[in-house]
Amino acid sequence: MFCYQCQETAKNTGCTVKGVCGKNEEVAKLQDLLIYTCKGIAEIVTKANVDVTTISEINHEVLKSLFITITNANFDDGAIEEQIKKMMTLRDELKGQNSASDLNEAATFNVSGREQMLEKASAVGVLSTENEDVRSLRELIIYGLKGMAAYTHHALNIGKENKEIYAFVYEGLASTLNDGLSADELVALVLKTGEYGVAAMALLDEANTSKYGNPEITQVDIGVRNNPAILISGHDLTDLEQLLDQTQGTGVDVYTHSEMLPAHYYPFFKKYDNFAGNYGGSWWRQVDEFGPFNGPVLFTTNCIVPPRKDEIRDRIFTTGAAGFPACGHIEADENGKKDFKVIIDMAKQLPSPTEIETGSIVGGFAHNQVFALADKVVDAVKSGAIKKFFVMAGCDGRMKSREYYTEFAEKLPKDTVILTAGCAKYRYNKLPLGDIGGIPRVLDAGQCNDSYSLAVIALKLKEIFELEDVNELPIAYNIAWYEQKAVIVLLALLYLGVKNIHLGPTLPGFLSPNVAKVLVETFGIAGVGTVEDDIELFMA
Ligand code: FS2
Ligand code: SF4
Repeated sequence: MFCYQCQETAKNTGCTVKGVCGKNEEVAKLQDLLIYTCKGIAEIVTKANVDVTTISEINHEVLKSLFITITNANFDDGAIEEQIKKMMTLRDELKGQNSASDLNEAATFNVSGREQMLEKASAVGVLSTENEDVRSLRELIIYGLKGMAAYTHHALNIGKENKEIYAFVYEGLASTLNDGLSADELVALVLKTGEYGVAAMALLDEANTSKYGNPEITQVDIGVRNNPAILISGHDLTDLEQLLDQTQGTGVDVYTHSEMLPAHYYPFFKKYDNFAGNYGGSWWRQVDEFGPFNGPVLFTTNCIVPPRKDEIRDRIFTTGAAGFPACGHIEADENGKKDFKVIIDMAKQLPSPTEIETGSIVGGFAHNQVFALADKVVDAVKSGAIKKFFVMAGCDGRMKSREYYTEFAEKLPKDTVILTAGCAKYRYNKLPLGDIGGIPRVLDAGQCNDSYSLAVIALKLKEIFELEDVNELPIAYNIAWYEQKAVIVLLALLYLGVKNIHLGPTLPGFLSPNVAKVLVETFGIAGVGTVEDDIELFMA
């Protein structure tokens, strides 16, 4: 196996024996083959000029396949094997309906059974591209597409689609099979991936806010109640809605975990009296926190950490693109309806959650809420009460080096405000950082996809202050990354013209020295140093 798609990749060069995430060789290889099969479909779509509006099922299954391969989303070898078979069948049907010549082998290969799949996967993985710069650019596109697919998939679940995004997903996937593309052409495709990343985040924002309302300032309880409960993790709000509907009147409470926390900010979910609060910290802390939660856990997406004890595993369920072997998986029916009865019944038999912390956290500062506070914010900037904003969006991770972000937040001058989104916030969202004239010093917009809100806010401030360039704003970017959704967020920011983004705790292992050089020279991308040096640099 070879995988270097996330920040925790072994030695920052690649996992080759087993993933640091817990992904084993077989799962890694099956994921490679699934991606390859999607590339084959993209090859047919682009070469035969297929109208993407005529292939809905394929569009949806390609999104799901890409999502399955995101870090910590799906560890279920059996489920991935089935998805490969499904994609090969869809690919061959598509080929039968369209005439395309000169197809890449990804569009024609055939395998049956696990043995053949693993053998094929070994020949088509990341290292099959020999030139390290071409490999780096191809993978940058693929990881961006994975993040884009995840966001597009959530929007789809709410019934929102954009055919241009699908067309680009095929263009991007097919481009990674094309040996004729120059490095410059690949760099252009990387930026185009960012452009469609913005479109995907905008689509999801539209989907979420049209269905669930605009996020608003909300205090979220982090303590517990005395009822049996279900913990819901991941990012999918439609799963949460269905779970809340089905738990009404059952005596079972629902708590959010990790990236599901921002669901509390949406007006729609406030009507459920059994929607209790948020339990625990960011994703990697689940190894310690699922035990005392006592009840079942539903993963709607990543991030799953392989449970070490059977007692915990027996309480974990997955749905959608998520999966873990021997855990219950809830499938949607043809109308997207899911039946969570088995989870609710289990919850009723188990004790209520054990309290691990008390108090509350505040959030809900997505674009609409911040615009409502615009006068106050602009006054604070003009009066000098707020000197600088720090966008600290992105992901958390288990490495000790991430303590940097807690320390950075603590040591920032008191006249600065942190704008956050994604699970990176758990490094500082429970610190007593205070407020500036009533504006909290940590403004949480929501999930990682709500980084879109932070970009919208920046563009609005640029308009208010009548600036030419978004980089003239008093906003610094110190972003933490872990998986591929952070990659699409980064590419989206680059596409929007944001310069001098600091990315940590390490620069991606999948950037070859030459590709890293291009990013540094063109966009001013930098890594992180010591907290003191970085704060001095940012405040200069
Ligand atoms: Fe955090 Fe994991 Fe949101 Fe990422 S919970 S690193 O999935 O996408 O952010
Ligand atoms: Fe390694 Fe990350 Fe790939 Fe897991 S997802 S195998 S930790 S690089």
